[in-house]
Amino acid sequence: MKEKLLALKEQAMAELEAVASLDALKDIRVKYLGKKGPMTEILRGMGKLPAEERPVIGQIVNEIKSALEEAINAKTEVLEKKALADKLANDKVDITLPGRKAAKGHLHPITLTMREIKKIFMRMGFDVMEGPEIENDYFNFEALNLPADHPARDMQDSFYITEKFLLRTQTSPIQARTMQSREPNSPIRMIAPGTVYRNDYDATHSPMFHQVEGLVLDKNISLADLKGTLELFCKEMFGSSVKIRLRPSYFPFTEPSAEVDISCVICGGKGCRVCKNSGWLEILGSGMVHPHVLEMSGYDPSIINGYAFGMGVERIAMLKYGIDDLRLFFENDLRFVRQFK
Ligand code: 2NM
Repeated sequence: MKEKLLALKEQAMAELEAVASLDALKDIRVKYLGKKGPMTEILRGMGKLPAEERPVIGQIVNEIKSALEEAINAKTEVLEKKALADKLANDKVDITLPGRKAAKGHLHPITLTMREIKKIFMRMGFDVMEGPEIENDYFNFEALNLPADHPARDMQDSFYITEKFLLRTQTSPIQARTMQSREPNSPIRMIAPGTVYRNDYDATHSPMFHQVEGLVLDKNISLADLKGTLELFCKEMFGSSVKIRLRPSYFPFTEPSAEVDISCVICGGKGCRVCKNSGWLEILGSGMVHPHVLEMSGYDPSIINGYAFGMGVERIAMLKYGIDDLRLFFENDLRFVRQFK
């Protein structure tokens, strides 16, 4: 038995000496020291040996086991070092390869349209003012002469956060804030661009959309100033051959009020599907600022008056680029967005 054990040890040591890979080393460990290996088998069969041989054989088996264990660990270390050295010698980085180009983004069509609108008004001397998207009901409704029973005030139509605070439904609260932050009766020439929120969703309405509203206050401002300024804006935005017309309308914050139409940019006014054969497209709401609105924000309507207007940026972008479904702007489909590169 003793000879058999020593022969087994010799054989294992010889195999260890020759082993060249970590995988093969693992196989040797399993072969000699594993649950189905000869050492385990001998230890299990000890019961059949004469009683006086048991401690002797047991001791030899344990000695061989620890000798093998030690040899395997030593070999593991050697092979791991060799593997690392080989990897370091062979893994070379080719620093002459050209770099990967960083993907370059571009602006979203709504941002492009917003910037273009702003630029046109900035050239005409308008200030660009901003305000909070979470607004209180005073600035969003009351200061703009929207009565308590106005449909926009309804929980169904606006996104309320608390009883008093909501996501702004228009950018005109910025105008009221600006009026109140200036010296009473001082002239104002401003636009208020921004994101607004209403509880609506279909091909022409998104719960989140963009507006640019404008306000001009001074002594002796007339409807002619409104018309001349908005005509110039429309020609700059849609081309110098565009015509405009004003149609009577109603807004709580202006009196009188007017919708501004442009001649259809698709058919040139002859009549088509987009203008529903009328030859005209509605693109702006406007009017002379209501005396109540002036008074509530510290202006005296007998000294100062003016006009205001508002437009939906998505609608302008749809007409400018010929887009028929507003939801395309917000679906993040790159096949759509990349067309504006
Ligand atoms: C519109 C149409 C008409 C408007 C009014 C005001 C303010 F603050 F002066 F009262 N800001 N914007 C206005 C007027 C907005 O949007 C369709």
